[in-house]
Amino acid sequence: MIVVSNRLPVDHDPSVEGGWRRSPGGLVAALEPVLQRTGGAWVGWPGTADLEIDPFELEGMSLVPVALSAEDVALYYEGFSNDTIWPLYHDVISPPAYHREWWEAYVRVNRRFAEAVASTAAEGAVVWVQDYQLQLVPRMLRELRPDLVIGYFHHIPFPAYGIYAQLPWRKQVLEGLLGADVIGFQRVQDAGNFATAVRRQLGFETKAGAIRVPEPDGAVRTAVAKAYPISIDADLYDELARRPEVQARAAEIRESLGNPKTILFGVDRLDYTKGIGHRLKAYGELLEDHRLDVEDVTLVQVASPSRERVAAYMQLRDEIELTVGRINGDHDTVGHTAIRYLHHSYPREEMVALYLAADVMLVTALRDGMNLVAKEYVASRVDGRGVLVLSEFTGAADEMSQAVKVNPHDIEGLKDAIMTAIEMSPSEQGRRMRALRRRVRDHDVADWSRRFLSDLDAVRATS
Ligand code: GDG
Repeated sequence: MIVVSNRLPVDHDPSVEGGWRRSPGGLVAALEPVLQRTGGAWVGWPGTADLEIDPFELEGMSLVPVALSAEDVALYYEGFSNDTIWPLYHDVISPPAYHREWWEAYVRVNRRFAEAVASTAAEGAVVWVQDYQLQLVPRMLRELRPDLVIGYFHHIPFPAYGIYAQLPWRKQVLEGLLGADVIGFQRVQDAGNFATAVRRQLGFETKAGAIRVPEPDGAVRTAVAKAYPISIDADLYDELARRPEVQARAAEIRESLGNPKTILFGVDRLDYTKGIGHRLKAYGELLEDHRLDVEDVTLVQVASPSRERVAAYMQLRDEIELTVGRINGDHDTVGHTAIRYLHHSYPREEMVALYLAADVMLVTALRDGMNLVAKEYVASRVDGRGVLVLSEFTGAADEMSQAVKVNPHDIEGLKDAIMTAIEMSPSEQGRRMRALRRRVRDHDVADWSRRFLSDLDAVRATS
């Protein structure tokens, strides 16, 4: 088996022993055991421009680096991936930029990834392509290696046809994706949007997630497009949250904030899709309206640095930090702060301590493929307490029906939802949290990869 993603599961870091640092993410946790079991390979960019490295072995996996020049990073990654596809697929929350030069780089780099896989894969191997940076790889790979079984998983939303249709290269992207045998999405809605775009743009027949794809040789193949909601390693979060040192740290965090009655918590990559501004606006107005008192409540907002060279992200950071400064300036007292804003990344143990310290978790994304933070919060609440406020525009909302649901665009509704969460009785919190925890435990990330891979195996069995 071969996994292909924009980034390898390790970062090149000459300052650590061996030169490689493991990247934490859930995807790595999910796929590493599968690759170790099958002796498979991971193909991806090592995260540093202009770095040419031969394939190497690491902890039972073969890692196959794909080199990107500084220009490739600027045009294919920061440009087409993060400034065209990302905003377009998140319902144009920020205007997508369309540049032919970026598209050409996207094609060129996707081909390089496809060629790296083609020269690594054994006869009849299963290849699993990950995410929107590599949408052309399935088709390119099928042309190079028709013997392979190809899966693709899309981690972000697939937009409604009226939005998708803006993309100047809308046909090429659909054709690229349809090179896969199984195309996985987060939500049923995403798979439906994809099927509609295929029907409208390419005129192919689609029925209940089966798409009839005519091939150049005249044969007609069936590709599967359906939802496989991603999840987390729930046992790991449960285990971390039970550690005495993590629980002690949670108590210490509460203490250091002056033991307020309520701690609200948000943690997101600093991204315009996450609705951080809407969350701050609602919270600021609750203080303004005296429905909340700064002596009783603190909002901890971790905004981890992200895509700092893309202009829209620089502007977002300025806006958020201005808003935080204003709210704190208006409402802080010498002893209490309204918002503790942290523009850092933290180790996972610290994240779990923060989840445990938080009475209310605020997930107010304007659009989000899944949102793993919502699931991590629930998995960490071994005490059966805490309330999740969850945007209905996240993939997680389809599964987490006991959360307090919100439309983040509706600021009055968001304010009411925050108050409902703050005022919820412990018994009601417990009832909802038990159901949410059961859901996340029963549908963890291992279950996600098993479901996807068994559909790919079924394709292999019939081919
Ligand atoms: C994309 C899709 C989809 C964040 N700050 C820190 C930290 N994190 C971790 C969280 C969580 C992950 O990053 C973020 O995952 P999300 O799912 O919330 O969002 P995206 O990064 O946008 O991910 C998304 C996901 O792919 C998977 O398919 O759910 O919709 O956009 O795990 O905990 N982790 C640590 N320190 C931090 O400061 N350790």
